Amino acid sequence: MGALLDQKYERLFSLLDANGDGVIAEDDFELMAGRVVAAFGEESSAKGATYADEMLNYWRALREAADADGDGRIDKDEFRQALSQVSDHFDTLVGPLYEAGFQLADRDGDGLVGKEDFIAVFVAIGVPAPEAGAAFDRLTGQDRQDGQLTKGRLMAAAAQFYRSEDPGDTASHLLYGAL
Ligand SMILES: [Ca+2]
Ligand SMILES: [Ca+2]
Repeated sequence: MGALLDQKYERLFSLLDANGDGVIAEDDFELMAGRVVAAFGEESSAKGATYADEMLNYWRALREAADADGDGRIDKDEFRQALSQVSDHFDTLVGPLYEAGFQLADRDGDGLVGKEDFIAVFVAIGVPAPEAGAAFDRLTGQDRQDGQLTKGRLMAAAAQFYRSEDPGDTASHLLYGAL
């Protein structure tokens, strides 16, 4: 694995370890899903339930790929291996989570997400607000829709985050803030 991909996986691991105990486990995903759903007041809606379900599906996919000893915990090395496997099936294993996150942030359902709502999701998963704002600007700078983000743009950047080794693609590398 290249150094850049390694840095991105490290960044993702530190965010996914929401309770900061050094391993990722189901409780991290429950914690993170709860924070995101609460940020939009969607605790008892179908949108919120879908997001929480997709969070757990993502966790199960990681666990299936990585948790060889079946203890329900994934450390950093296991995560690296799991993520590269899961990334090969981005559309089915990872994409639905981003899709559900986009629907949550697209409060009015017009297919576009504004900066404030984008920042709200990323702050809920642990990215500092200024870094989330800069990530939004990089994304929308390449595909401007009245300063709002399209789902296609987000999905493309997310897929690249998991896979791309091209150092020029800063919009996706820095999707989750500084590496
Ligand atoms: Ca943890
Ligand atoms: Ca919208």
